[in-house]
Amino acid sequence: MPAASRGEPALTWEVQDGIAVVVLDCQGQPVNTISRAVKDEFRACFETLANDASVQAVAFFSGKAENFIAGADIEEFVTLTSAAEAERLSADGQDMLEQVARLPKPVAAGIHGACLGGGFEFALACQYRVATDHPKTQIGLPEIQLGILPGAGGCQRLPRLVGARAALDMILAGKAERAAKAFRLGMVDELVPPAILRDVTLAAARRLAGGWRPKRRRQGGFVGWLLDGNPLGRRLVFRAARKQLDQRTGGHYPAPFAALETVEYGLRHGIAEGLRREAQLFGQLAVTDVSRKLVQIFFATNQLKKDPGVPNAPAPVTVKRLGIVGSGFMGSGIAGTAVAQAGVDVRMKDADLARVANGLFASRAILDDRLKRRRITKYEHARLVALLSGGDTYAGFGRAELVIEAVFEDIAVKQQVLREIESAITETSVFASNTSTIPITSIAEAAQAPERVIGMHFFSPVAKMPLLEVIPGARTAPGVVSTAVAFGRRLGKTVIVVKDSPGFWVNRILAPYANEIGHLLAEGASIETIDGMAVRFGFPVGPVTLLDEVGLDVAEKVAHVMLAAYGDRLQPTAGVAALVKAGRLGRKSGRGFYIYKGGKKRGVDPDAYELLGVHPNGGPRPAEILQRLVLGILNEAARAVGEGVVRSPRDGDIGAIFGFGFPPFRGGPLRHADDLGAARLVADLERLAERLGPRFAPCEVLQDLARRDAKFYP
Ligand code: 3H9
Repeated sequence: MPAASRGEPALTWEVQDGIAVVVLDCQGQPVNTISRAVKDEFRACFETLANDASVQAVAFFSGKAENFIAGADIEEFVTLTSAAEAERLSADGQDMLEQVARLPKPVAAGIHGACLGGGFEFALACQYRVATDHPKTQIGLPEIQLGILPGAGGCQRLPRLVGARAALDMILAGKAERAAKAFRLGMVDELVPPAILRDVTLAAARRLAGGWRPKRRRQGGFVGWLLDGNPLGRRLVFRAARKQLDQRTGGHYPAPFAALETVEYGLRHGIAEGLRREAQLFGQLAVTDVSRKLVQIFFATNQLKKDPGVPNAPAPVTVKRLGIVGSGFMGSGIAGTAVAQAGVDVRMKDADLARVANGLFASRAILDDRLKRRRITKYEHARLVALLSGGDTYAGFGRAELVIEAVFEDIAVKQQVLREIESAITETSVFASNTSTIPITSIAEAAQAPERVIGMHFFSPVAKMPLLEVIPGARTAPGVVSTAVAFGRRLGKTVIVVKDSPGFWVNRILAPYANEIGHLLAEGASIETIDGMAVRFGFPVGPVTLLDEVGLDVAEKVAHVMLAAYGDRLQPTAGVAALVKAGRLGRKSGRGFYIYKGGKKRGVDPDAYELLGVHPNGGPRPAEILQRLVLGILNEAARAVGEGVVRSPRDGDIGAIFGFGFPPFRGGPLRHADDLGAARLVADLERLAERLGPRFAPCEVLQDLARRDAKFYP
């Protein structure tokens, strides 16, 4: 079907003084994507330009205010049914970009906004790239994050432009870079303020039309040449990259290995062969279960970005000033993140000025880190630091639209703080409690206005952890929920709204996982085996390391809340109390189950076994260890879904992946339960319950699914 007959075309152009100014604007879409239909338009457009004698060069822009091209249309991947079909999709994309690259007239791209995946591959096929220095301009090849590889020539053109080393860094990390870094690496030729993007790109197109060609120098000087400029050096680069991938992926993610192979193959056999291999491997990857799961996560997080948290929610209040009570690790983490991400004015309060000073210092460290990583400029850093202030009174809190308390996890203390704050803030301000376990409705019993009280459970360290649980209490007003959700999103968090119940979602489903450690150790399993099996399953760290990271004192507290709420099923690991008593709080105190020195984990502390009163002498088979760890999570997750703790399996899976690193390639605990099948899960759990006790009894939700042969995701 010709593009024009489908309605408004995405590509339009006009010729000005011999330069064709082409603009891509996918009508009715928030971002430009390269779908099959857009590909057809590209082909027709570039064919016309090739044959138009009045055109000497092309300047290409996006018609979107804040987006260049977000890549190939990911929606189309979902419809692919075979590797051959996916290979054709990739080959089609390559053909389209070959047409651009071989156009007898030079093409200059003016890039503003996200230029990702197929969008950047298009830019790579152009002769010249100008990018704006705006923070919205992010450039990269994120395909690996979707379990595929850059399949429209990216694995061929990028290494030829910037060298194998830099190209592999980009492709294998799947990370988008700011324009300044892309410029430094040679991925774009010029960096300009947005106001002059059009003029500079047009001028470049004109120069190119006059026969001028940019001179590009290989990055990295002599060392760069040694490693990138000859086959021997490149072999070393590939070997090192492969070794790193082995460590990073644990063998669970095929895409980075395939991308590496494609880049290497293309450099060895030439671009035409390289493209063929690229399309072949793209085809194979696009229909793997891993890619399907990663694409589902992409769409789920996108849906969550637009979810106001409650049906028919009133518009959120925009937070400009934030009050933080408690200047410890969490309070300062929230404060620093809020300033860095949302540029809000933060006022911090604690009992004495020395503590406040420490808190402000820790918040500032988050900004310092951004400066060090060149995420912000010196001037932005100075401006943001000036937004942080604090004191030992509630002065300044009267102007805050939102106050978050991050004080000691004790209901009496939190209620006391709530009472104090209510007398310091206005009638419209929101009070949020950063609690990990205490029900919000109970905290709100001390409030004069319980409708303005809500829970915001951040994860530690706040600046790094991507999840936020927002917990409305029984009387919380809908507008307060949408305000908390919107603010969390401004902090860059993926936000799930969860039911007000002990442990909420993440700590609830983690409880059996953490508790099982004690049983396994008592049966003679070693700490290394327990952690090792979880890592083999795909967790970033094992459960024992996780407890050390969270802090054993915190873990112990949470465990007791869970025991009180849910009974013997969630009986905590007895040994943790012994370690806490001995002053071992995990990483933060230098000792927990493991020893930490100079910020690094130095192996299991043999004394820990003694304190725990256990001896590592084999224990259950490794496969059983893994089964017990994982099925505990799945069973509790199913039970919590049945109680409505999360609003949907989607929220539950995203919470587990972003909250504690449930392996993304497994899609989350509920998708994983679907993959295993409820009937099998129930049978396995029954066998474990028979041998090990009722903590493994399959929950009613799983039994019901098994009876009906149904799934969480129909
Ligand atoms: C690729 O290019 C493969 C090639 O190598 C070869 C192929 C042969 N497709 O995130 P937002 C939608 S793979 C389809 O809220 P933001 C998104 O779902 C691709 N849809 O905006 C949402 O839809 P809705 C590699 C897409 O400003 C809407 O746009 N590229 C795509 O916060 C708004 O999105 C990527 O992986 C897409 N490619 O962030 C980039 N991109 O409104 C993926 C976006 O219906 N995209 N949508 O929910 C992103 O990272 C962000 O969307 C972006 C904008 C940074 C662009």
